[in-house]
Amino acid sequence: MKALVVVDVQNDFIPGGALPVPRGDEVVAVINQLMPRFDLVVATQDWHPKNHLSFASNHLGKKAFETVDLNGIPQTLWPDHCVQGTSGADFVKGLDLRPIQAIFRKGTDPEVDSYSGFYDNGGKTTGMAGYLRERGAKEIYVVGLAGDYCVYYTAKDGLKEGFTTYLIEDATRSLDEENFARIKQELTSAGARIITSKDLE
Ligand code: VGL
Ligand code: ZN
Repeated sequence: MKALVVVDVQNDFIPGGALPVPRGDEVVAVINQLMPRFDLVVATQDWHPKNHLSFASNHLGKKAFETVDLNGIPQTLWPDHCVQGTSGADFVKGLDLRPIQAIFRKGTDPEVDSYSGFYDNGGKTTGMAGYLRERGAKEIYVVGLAGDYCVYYTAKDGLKEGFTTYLIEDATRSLDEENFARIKQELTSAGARIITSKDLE
């Protein structure tokens, strides 16, 4: 059984948002078209408290996109984004929410960032792997934003969790396309399959 995992299609990650992914809004129409082809659709939602330590604003004298050490893990600092309850954290208007059967919120611990929808950067689970397994998913198809962060880490952890893992490349956009080109090679070597939405028609 195949599941679609829709990663972080939230206002702050599209043009006009706090941490915009270039052309990030273009994934919405593609994802809406994909959803009816799946037995199960789940979504992740980046959901930070205001005092989250991935925000540059919570580090004296630091700017966004600098790196710091956060509890022994290198942490890229971001502009404040996806703050719990703000419109930036809402799903993008136009994304069809009706087929989404479960939503996994992540990044809620102020001390730990969470790129993957499966577990945070400290290894704590969101419960998504167990949910997908209990619902009978064997194959997961990962889409959404950003291709070189949360989509990448979610696909990587999907493989680790034993799912046959696909990344639908026209249903994602990246902060840095060159970085994403490298990531596609890495994921392919790790056993993921990079496809386009046309391959599912
Ligand atoms: C993301 C950076 C920080 C993402 C989330 O959804 O890719 N990137 N938080
Ligand atoms: Zn975040």
